[in-house]
Amino acid sequence: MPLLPQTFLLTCLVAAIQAKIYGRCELAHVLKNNGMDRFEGFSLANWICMAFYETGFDTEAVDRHKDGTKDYGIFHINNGWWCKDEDTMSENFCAMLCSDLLNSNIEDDISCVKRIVRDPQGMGTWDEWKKHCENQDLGEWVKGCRV
Ligand SMILES: [Ca+2]
Repeated sequence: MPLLPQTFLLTCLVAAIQAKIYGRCELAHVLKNNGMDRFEGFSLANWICMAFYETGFDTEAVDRHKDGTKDYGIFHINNGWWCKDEDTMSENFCAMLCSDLLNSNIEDDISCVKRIVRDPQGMGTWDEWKKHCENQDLGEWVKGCRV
């Protein structure tokens, strides 16, 4: 049975708000198109490595810390400082809802990451990046991606 136009539109709409697990090269392209290659001196591979170890590229990832704060989305962005949810009195420096960090569109997530990494600790704010990616040979992360 052919899809009715209304059904097709609805399907697109649902897809736009759904969570998603990115592919490695897919993420590389989105990051590059949003100006992340060498942003604050960090190569594309650093961002991909960080997202992999933080969340496995899952836009729906939510993690709760011992201090009660939570990390949201593919880049594990914390509600204590960067976004606002119902749990926390947040500084909300990215001026956004934490729930917007859980959908498949990561352009707003990337804008927030750009704000975060301008702080003095740079990418050091991401524990998994420090553990697995800092000072490593990261060439494999963009291998074959044509970026
Ligand atoms: Ca988003």
